[in-house]
Amino acid sequence: MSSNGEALLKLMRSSPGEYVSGETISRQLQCSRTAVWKLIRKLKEQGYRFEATSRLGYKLLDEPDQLDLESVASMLNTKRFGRHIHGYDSIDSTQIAAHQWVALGKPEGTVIVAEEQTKGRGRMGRSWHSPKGKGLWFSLILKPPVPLPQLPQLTLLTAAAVCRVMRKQLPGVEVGIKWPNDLLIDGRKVCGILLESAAEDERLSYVAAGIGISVNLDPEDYPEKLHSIAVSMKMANGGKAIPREPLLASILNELEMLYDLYLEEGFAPIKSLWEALSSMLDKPVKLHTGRGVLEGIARSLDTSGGLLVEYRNPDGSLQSTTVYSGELVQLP
Ligand code: BT5
Repeated sequence: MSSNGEALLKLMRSSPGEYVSGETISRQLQCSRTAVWKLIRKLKEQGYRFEATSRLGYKLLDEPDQLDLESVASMLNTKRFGRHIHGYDSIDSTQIAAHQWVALGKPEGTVIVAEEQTKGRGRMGRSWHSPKGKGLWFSLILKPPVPLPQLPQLTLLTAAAVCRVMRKQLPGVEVGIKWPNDLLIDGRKVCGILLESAAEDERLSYVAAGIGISVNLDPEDYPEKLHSIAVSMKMANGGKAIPREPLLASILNELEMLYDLYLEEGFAPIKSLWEALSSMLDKPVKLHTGRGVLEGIARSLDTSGGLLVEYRNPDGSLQSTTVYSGELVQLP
């Protein structure tokens, strides 16, 4: 931020809740009224909110929430996860940065977090809406010593870890996992997970686990098309904001704990946890897969992490199949 920006904020903070006239500001900062107006506009772009009246001047209403990484570090009880955190104010995508940091030799557990993403990405070329200071938009670098086909298990592990922490944060709120990578509250998406990987000789060399959590978005922070399908933790918490530092630290603590359990005992304990947290088992679902559309009942995970779906053949007989990737729609 420019030194004039800092000076303006200092001046406004010294009169909390009060208007400061444009004239006073321009005198104190020794700049023109137009320069003051431009400064205010710039600060608004950075997430500061002002009330302006031509008669009284400007009042500082709200400052953007800045993630305090030292505070996150002080709440970690991990050995590796979050021990290196790279924070960005604004970035295209933390996934892109994660791949770059891996190329520079960063160790497992490194976290890349951004206040805002300008090209946040979802699966299959979709975009992820990541407004400034409102969410947790981060990527975690993993280097799991497992074969490539086990990658879907890590998506399920990540979803289970985040879901467990969210349930603790929002007691009484039904946070559930929708296979394979969404966390939902009342059928609306609050978190999305995107795992991208590189492999050598069929073994994973690294994974960039991207996690997007809509923490403190208000309804007006969403574009129109997301209004009916997305929700934030704050909205589910009766409008009360959730501090992001303890949330990020708890997620990293939980992720490392489940990841170590997975490396020691395999997928079985993760499968049980995931099934208990799922919001769609034993319910009718429609699945769009590479092989077509399938309607049936999602029953469980199989031992490798695929979703077991039971369906009826045209002759009425029951059959089940395992699906490893696809788009799932829950049917009423
Ligand atoms: C996902 O994709 O759900 C994965 C999202 C991963 C985002 C994180 S943020 C940190 C890291 N860096 C990145 O660049 N990405 C990761 P998918 O299943 O394809 O869902 C995408 C769809 O979710 C979009 O098409 C929208 O319908 C919806 N969506 C977009 N932004 C949303 C938001 N903030 N909250 C809820 N839903 C959203």
